[in-house]
Amino acid sequence: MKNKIAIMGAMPEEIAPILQRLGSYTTIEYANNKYYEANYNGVDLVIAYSKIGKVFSALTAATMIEHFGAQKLLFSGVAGAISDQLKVGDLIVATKLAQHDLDISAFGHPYGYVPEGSVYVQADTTMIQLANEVASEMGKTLQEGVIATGDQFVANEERKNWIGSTFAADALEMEGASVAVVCDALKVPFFILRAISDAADMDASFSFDEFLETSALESAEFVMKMVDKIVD
Ligand code: 3QA
Repeated sequence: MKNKIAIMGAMPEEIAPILQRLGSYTTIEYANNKYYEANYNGVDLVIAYSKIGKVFSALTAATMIEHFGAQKLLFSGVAGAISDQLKVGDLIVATKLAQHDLDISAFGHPYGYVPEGSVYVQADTTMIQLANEVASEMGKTLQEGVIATGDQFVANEERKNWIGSTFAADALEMEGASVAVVCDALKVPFFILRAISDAADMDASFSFDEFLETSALESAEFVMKMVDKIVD
């Protein structure tokens, strides 16, 4: 039986620590992107960064599943905090995800909803449970929460609060919900992990630039511990 795990990020910085950890891998170019394949403790991995946003991330997730045969998908990256319980460097795992910029409310539909879709996509509970075990073994705090996704870098208190109250969201980013839609449709269990880089407020771009690398590393190290656990 084949067993392949996909690990994706949106930006190079989000997967760099993983590639560095693997040391050697093969690079495959496909659909205007680079995919990295490696065998890690007997399990096949396919790794990629998608580029920023919902479209690129959906394309990459679908490619990892349909073209590369991934049977599980783990996303590692950074996010803006909505909840004031989340500080820079803190980890949040998505229990469910919504698209905050999907809006046909002019027809009376809720934000994030289109016919035959749903506002939220639920993440795989088995992998969340595994994550909690990893967190306690590492002595780390892992918060669970709702992640809202949209094609905007949010650097505005008003927009952030609107997303927080409309979707009961704890963090926001630009790829999670689109990856979730793809994995849900293709019946591939997925796990979306983010380490906070900023608070999606007026200082967000500065905070993001300062903490992208360290927070991305925080997330990547956790995801590799997850892979270790899935492997044995
Ligand atoms: C934003 C990255 C995108 O992949 C989503 C980071 C962290 N803070 C956020 C916020 N709003 C939305 N998303 C996020 N990721 C990249 S834009 C800067 C690109 O710089 C999560 C995220 N507040 C490239 C160099 O010019």
